Amino acid sequence: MVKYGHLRCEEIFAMSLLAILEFPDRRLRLKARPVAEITDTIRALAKDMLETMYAAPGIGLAAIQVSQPIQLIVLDISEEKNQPMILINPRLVPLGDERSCYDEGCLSVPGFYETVERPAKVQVQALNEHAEPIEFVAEGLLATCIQHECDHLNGKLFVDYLTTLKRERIRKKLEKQHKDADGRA
Ligand code: QAP
Ligand code: CO
Repeated sequence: MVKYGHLRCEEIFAMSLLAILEFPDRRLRLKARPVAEITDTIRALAKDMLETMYAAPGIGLAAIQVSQPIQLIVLDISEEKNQPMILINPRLVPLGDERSCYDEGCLSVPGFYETVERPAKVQVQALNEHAEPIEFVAEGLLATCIQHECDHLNGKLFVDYLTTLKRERIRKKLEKQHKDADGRA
């Protein structure tokens, strides 16, 4: 016979997956506002965003993608998915002229990946979830991912770096998928 103890509150695992806006939703084009005060509400949103990102699975997510146009991004580029980063009001400064190319995707552009060229190295300044200033230099995939997420805060998507032809093809395919999904609902 199995004997059950009382459930302790730290054993209760609450998880919330947030709905992700998809291109060409116009709400992805809003400019995100700075976070004025880092409250429990902001921390709860960051936690839900990380869970949503891990479930996808993805390596980065901006609050604007879950309909909150505020300057908050989460990311984790680690193999083991155990290095979550929360960046609030991030500022980027490119370092040097070196550029690098990565195949980028986006949770708001599901199913599409294209090569994007960006500065290889950036200086990052932000606040963490405890309102402490953090500052570091990012290179490699981390630099690309942070730039991709910071673009979201300015209403910019990776498809904006592609040719009009490629972007329009992606838009038409996603619009058709959205229409078909609506028809089934
Ligand atoms: C941004 O994107 C990024 O199409 C984060 O069907 C991506 O996490 C920066 C995803 C690559 C640099 C390189 C995309 C999941 C996740 C999809 C993501 C999909 C399922 C994208
Ligand atoms: Co994205």
